[in-house]
Amino acid sequence: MSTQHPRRKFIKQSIGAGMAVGTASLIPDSVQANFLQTTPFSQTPLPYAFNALEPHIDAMTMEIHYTKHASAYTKNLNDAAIAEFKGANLSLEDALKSVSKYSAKLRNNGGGHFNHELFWKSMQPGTSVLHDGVLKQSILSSFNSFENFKTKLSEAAMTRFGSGWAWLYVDENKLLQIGSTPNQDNPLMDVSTIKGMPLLGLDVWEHAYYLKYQNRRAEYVNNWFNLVNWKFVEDRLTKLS
Ligand code: MN3
Repeated sequence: MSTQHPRRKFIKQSIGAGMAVGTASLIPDSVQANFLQTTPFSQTPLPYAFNALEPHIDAMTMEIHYTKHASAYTKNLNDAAIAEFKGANLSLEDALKSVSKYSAKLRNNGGGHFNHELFWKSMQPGTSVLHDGVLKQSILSSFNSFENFKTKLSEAAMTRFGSGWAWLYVDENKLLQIGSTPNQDNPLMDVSTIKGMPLLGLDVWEHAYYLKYQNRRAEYVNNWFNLVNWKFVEDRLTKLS
């Protein structure tokens, strides 16, 4: 790919070409406190009520998802990190970037903790609007239209067989990319086939939607777009400058 690829050129012009993707300081302040902490890791309080995302995601799904599933990832991450970090003051991001050195327990639960913390923050009650700005311009530049972007992210979510996540992420060349990962993997991980900084993640594990949607993943994915907190996503992107 040419270094003059229009997408790369656009994002560099828009958000600057200063710092390399993947350093700790790229994470917005609002999530730094969580992702850069070391043991013990803890869940950030949910920034809205369990029923706030209805009708798209029901209250019982949110409550079980946050207090049972995500909580278990956090607890199990702590157990693994205490055993495997051996006292080193490692951030979760640092650990995920070299996750091949650690156990499957740390990979699964470290990913689970990171992914869910991002997931809660990337949703909001009320109307979801992608305002004019660097994120919208980058999406239009990279995917030609918002509808095409939505189609591609939906396809990534739909074609992920079994459990996993669909992602919008920034790759090492500062290009916006869409992809998916299995289980609780994410693009930060050295074991992942897609690599970069996650901006937005969509949980397509059945526990995220089964109570309301049963087998209708496509309906869940389509409705989830009504919940995306684009301001949060844009803040993550602009911190890449
Ligand atoms: Mn989940």
